[in-house]
Amino acid sequence: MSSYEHLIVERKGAVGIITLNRPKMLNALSFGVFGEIKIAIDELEADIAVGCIIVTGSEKAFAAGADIKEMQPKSFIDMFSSDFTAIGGDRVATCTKPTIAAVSGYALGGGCELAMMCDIMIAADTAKFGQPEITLGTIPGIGGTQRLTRAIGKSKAMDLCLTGRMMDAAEAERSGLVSRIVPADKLMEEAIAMAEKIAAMSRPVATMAKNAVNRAFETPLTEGLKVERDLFHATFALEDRSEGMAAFIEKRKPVNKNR
Ligand code: CO8
Repeated sequence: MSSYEHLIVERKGAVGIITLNRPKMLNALSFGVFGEIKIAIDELEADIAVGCIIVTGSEKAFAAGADIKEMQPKSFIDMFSSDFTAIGGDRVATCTKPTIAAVSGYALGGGCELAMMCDIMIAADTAKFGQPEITLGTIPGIGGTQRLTRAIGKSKAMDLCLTGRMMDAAEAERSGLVSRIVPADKLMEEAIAMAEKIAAMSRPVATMAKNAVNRAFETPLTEGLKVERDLFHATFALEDRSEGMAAFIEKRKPVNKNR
């Protein structure tokens, strides 16, 4: 593994774990942090032993947003000319392996946006989500108006983006932002158990399922249904598919070759 200044990157069996590690600043996301996240995803994606990646923070904060101290002196032209995609700002969203955000404490602004780049979000009962950028005189810049609206609908997304208020874990689950809530002290245990389960599936099939679900956010229904059907047909070219069905019929566990 590379050495990181702002992250802890580790592999537990088939699970890669990226932990944001700027505790004194509540994991504020600087350009340096985003750059390291890109390197970490590159590394874990290339590691054939890894089948699922968890992104997490500390107990108090997943991430309290972009680094306000770094951003404050910047001008329009500074931000306009810094290529956020090139530094890897959206690298979590482009990861080909399934990703899970394990969120404890604050996930605000860029922190909420980073969590939303993951495929699945699990929240500790202490989690708090919000897009408070408006209180700083700005707006979300890495998906907060887009992914949040697709996840929880227009009215609630407007409520959060226009008032800057936070929502707790229960409201986030009720709204569909979060897949499940767990006690704070069980967050990593639950996230790792989920990641191990996903990593044990056929890797190409997991990627096809992930890609098909993601198409629902990016295409009209007819296009999404076509992509789904093409990918469904493609699974029939895999040994893991015939093995999975044979195992069901023979009442045994499947042995996936593509892992
Ligand atoms: N940036 C920089 N430093 C921060 C941030 C942040 N986002 N959040 C907290 N900190 C620092 C505080 O300044 C403080 O530092 P110090 O001890 O040196 O004063 C330390 O972390 C602890 O924070 P608090 O004392 O404020 O802790 P509290 O428990 O009292 O409050 C809160 C916790 C409520 C989370 C509070 O810290 C807070 O409101 N933070 C800011 C939240 C926010 O507004 N986030 C949105 C930022 S803008 C954004 O994310 C835009 C994204 C667009 C993409 C950008 C691409 C680069």
